[in-house]
Amino acid sequence: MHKFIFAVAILVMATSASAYDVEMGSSWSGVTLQDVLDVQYGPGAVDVNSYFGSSPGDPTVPYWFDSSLGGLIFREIAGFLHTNTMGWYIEDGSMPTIDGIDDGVIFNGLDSEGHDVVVNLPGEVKFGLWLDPNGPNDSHNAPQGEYFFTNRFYNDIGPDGGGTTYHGPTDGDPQALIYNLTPLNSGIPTFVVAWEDLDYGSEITLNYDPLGTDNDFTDMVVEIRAYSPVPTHKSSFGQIKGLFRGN
Ligand SMILES: [Ca+2]
Ligand SMILES: [Ca+2]
Ligand SMILES: [Ca+2]
Repeated sequence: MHKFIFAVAILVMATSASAYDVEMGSSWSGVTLQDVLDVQYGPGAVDVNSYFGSSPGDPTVPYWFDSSLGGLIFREIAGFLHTNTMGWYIEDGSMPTIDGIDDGVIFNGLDSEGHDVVVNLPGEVKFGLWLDPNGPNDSHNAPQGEYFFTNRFYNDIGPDGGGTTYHGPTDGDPQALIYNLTPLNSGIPTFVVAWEDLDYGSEITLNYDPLGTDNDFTDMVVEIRAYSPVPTHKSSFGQIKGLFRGN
């Protein structure tokens, strides 16, 4: 069960913050992220448009602060289903090097839907999440060694980091959409992290194209339970009653 650590809840928030629009495409699989969220949490419980960063009140960089985290994979719809790897890194404001020091794996490629873990962190740390697309293998526009981060300012801009992107935002490719489900889960800090495993800044195509992306954010969808200073979207979740899965 989650360990409550609300005693550490006082943090200095980054001054904010401009909201950004995510350009989602038509999913190559035909299953949208809204479909995935509806199945997991109940129809309409989580609005796909209420991702962290969609509101001007959101701080610029999402992160968590805890001594451990709980993680659950609840949907993976991707060609890289069996290789995508996800982990954590200490968020200190500089581009992390994923080398096993101050970072670690949460889900390896073979972990699949329903896999639930608890990962101990090195003390109370400020952390973000990374995705290694296609695990140890290359992905087009993300050759091995390139990771995607929840902090979009660490992701290269456009398909190859050349700085020209097919669509906004122009100051950092969002590779993960984050939703705050804490109000739905009796105040237990709970978040959905929905990854796009192809480079967001690539051209959005209607059908599979190894050079493009669909920006459907259903490639690896996980629930993370850890304290975060990300503020609650009170207006978005105000009317929701008891739709959260009952455990
Ligand atoms: Ca890789
Ligand atoms: Ca990019
Ligand atoms: Ca995708």
